[in-house]
Amino acid sequence: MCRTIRLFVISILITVGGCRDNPAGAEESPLKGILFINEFLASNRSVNADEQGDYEDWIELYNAGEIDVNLGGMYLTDNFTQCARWIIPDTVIPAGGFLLFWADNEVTEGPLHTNFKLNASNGEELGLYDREVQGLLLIDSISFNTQQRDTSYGHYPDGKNSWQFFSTPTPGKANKGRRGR
Ligand SMILES: [Ca+2]
Ligand SMILES: [Ca+2]
Ligand SMILES: [Ca+2]
Repeated sequence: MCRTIRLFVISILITVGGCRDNPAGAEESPLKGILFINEFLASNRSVNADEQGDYEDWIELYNAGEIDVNLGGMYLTDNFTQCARWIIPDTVIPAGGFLLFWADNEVTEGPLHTNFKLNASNGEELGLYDREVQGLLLIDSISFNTQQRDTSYGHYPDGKNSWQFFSTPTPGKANKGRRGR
């Protein structure tokens, strides 16, 4: 019995993979409210192509702060139980600016290509976590349901609480207010 419990605890620790927090937790990074998962597109057929000419899923981050932020060492994930799934390389998001990451599971294509894709059929989750030395604290997250082709989902206005669908996605730019789905 004791051994069973011990194995159970070990398997939980392995599953969590060092996360000290999850979206339901209390601890938050000081960057929460400054950096945002601002928009994403989980079914990209014809909106925008990556450097290889492929129409891939993408995630847009937004820096609402007044200073540039180096994202190097922070993490993006599509699974809240694996907060350290993909480490962001040294790359700066300017104050008031946006940065686009390709969620194509093709990391050899460049530093802004993650090791996961987004699931448009069943929905999924997205998390942005702070550096390991900061305790892997949550910066921002979103859980989403089924997504429509070429329709993005994001904040409007940028970084504010409300989420909506955008029939005209705005990768790397401010979200446009026109509602559509
Ligand atoms: Ca690609
Ligand atoms: Ca995924
Ligand atoms: Ca945008």
